[in-house]
Amino acid sequence: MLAGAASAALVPALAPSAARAARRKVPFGAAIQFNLMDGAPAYRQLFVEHCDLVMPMNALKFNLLRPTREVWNFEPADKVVDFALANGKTSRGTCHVWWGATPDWAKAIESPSEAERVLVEHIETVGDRYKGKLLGWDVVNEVVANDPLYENRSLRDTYWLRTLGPRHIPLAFKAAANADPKAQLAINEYDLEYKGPHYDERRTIILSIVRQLQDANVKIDAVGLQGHLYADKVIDVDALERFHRDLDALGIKLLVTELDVIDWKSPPDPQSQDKTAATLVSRFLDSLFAVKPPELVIAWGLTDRYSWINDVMPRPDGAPSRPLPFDRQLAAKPWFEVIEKRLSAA
Ligand code: 9MR
Repeated sequence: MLAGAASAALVPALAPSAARAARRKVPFGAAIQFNLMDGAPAYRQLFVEHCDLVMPMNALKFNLLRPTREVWNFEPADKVVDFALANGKTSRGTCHVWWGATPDWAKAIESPSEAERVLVEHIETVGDRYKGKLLGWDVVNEVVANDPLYENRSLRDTYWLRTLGPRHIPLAFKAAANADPKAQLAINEYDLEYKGPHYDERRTIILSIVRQLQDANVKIDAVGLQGHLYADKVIDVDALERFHRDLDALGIKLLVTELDVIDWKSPPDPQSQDKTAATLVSRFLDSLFAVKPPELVIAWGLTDRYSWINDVMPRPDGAPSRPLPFDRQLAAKPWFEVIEKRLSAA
């Protein structure tokens, strides 16, 4: 023991986290909340220590960037992107088109030509401002109908679909490519990993959108799997592998963009919650890696202290949710070890 300790001291120290990051073959990143960064050095430090990529969770959304037609608000996004780059991390953007972030002033526009002008202007302005600073963008987010079979429609009913039709998708991709030709452009979506016809249909629709874009010579580089994993749903390993292979055959990369675990129905015991989460993340990543490593794995936050799941899907029994790789005291949980092992062994 003593000899080991003495010789270890002779080795010039790489901080343990930097050493781990250097071993990763697939980069690990996380989304950070700009509004929590000030006066929270430990929160910021967690991203510095453990991430290769740090991206804004909300600051690049349309309604935040342009709360009114007259006002552009780049400060929060600049803060996150500058923080990432100053700390030697990469970053990426989410999202140009999302039903959940279209500002009311835009939704009030009735004329299709005016809506098109506003959309293209938005994407070109924002894409150009962050050109060279972001690896890429989720150009469209959650455009697939939530339950295509039940709703009998492929695309989600949104302002952009109602006003511009499905062509708002190629329009957005073209504007994004125009603004930043080197950016990796992705379509981002949830519920692509589970078993059942509903999920088969969602995968089929994504593949069909990708093919249609490619057939029209519109640049699309990647599909983002959000990866909000429900502890009570079954991951369809075979279907996910097939989906990944189909994308690969089209030359499309796969990213994991919003990984976390929704454990509102698991037993309220932290140890078993963490074990379930680690098993689930492991199963999910294994089935992606079985085809080829994803380009990036990004968690939707780092600490259980701050997660949308606490607000949107709190546990009915009032027990704390444990969705993320670090606990509320910022200590690593088993699913972070899964990440470290899996991304280093790629
Ligand atoms: O986690 C995000 C939360 O902080 C925001 O209030 C919310 C609205 O902008 O968006 C959440 O993130 C969503 C993401 O952008 C798209 N996929 C689902 C995520 C959880 O709702």
